[in-house]
Amino acid sequence: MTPPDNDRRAWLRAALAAPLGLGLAACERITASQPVNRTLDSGETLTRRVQGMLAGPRALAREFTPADISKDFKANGTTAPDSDAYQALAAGGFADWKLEIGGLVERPLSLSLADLRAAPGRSQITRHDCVEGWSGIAQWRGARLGPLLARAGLKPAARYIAFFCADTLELTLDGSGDYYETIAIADAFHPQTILAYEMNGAPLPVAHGAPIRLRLERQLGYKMAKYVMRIEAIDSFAKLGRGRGGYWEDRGYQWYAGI
Ligand SMILES: Nc1nc2c(c(=O)[nH]1)N[C@H]1C(S)=C(S)[C@@H](COP(=O)(O)O)O[C@H]1N2
Ligand SMILES: [Mo]
Repeated sequence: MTPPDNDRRAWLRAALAAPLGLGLAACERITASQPVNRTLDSGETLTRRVQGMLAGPRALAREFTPADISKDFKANGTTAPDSDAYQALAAGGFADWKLEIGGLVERPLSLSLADLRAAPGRSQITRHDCVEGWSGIAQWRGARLGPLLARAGLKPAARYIAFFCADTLELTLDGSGDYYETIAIADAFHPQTILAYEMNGAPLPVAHGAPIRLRLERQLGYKMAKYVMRIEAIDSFAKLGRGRGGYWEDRGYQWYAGI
C-alpha cells in the first residue's frame, strides 16, 4: 500500500503540473483554446483541494528578505490605462480617487488613499508568479482586505469578492475586455490579502497598478488585479464579463489559480 504521504505528493505534483506545464501563451495574448481549457479545469479542482488539504485556508505564502527583492520586476499586461478618467486621476496624484466597496454589503464604503493608509495594514516581501513562467520578488504594503470587508459588513448571500479595474485589455463592443477578477470570500480574509498602495517602499507605480492593486499571495499573477476602482461582494460571477470569473478566466485560464 502506498503511504498516504507519497500519495499526497503525487497528487500535488499532478495538480501543480497542470496549470504551468502546458506551455500556455503569454498573459498579453489571447490564444487558449477550448480543449486546453477543459484539461486545465480538471487540474484546477485538484489544486484547490490539495492546497486546502496540505496548507489549510490560513497558511501563509512564503515571505522573503529585503536582499531577495528583484532589481527588475517586470510590469505585465496593462502598464498605463488609457482612459481619460484614469489619466486625470493619475495627473492629480490620485487625490480625487475613491475606492468604492459595495454590492452585497450592509454599509457601502467610499475610501480615499488616506483612508486606506489609515486602515489596518500589512507589509510583506513575496514572490509573484506569472502563468507565463516568470517571477519577481517585491515588498508590498497595503490595507488588509478582510478588515475593510468586515467594516462594510458582508451580507449572508455574499460568496465572492469582485474587483473592477480601470483598464480595458481587449477592445470589445460589449465591454467584456475590461479587466476584472473575482476571488473567494475565504481568500479575501487571508491575512496576506492586501490592497497594496506601496511597492518596495514607494507609492505603487502606474505600471504596477496605481493607486492600488490586489495582492493575493497564494495565487498566480493574473488574479492580482491592478488599477482597482471598485470592489463588490457578489453571490455569483455568472453575469460578469463572459461568466468565468475574470478577464483571463474568460479566455481559458483557471479561476482558483492556486500555487
Ligand atoms: N488591471 C489589470 N490587472 C492585472 C493585469 C492587467 O493587465 N490589468 N495583468 C495581470 C497579470 S497577467 C500579471 S502577471 C500581473 C502583473 O503585475 P505587474 O505589472 O505588477 O508585474 O498583474 C495582473 N493584474
Ligand atoms: Mo501574468
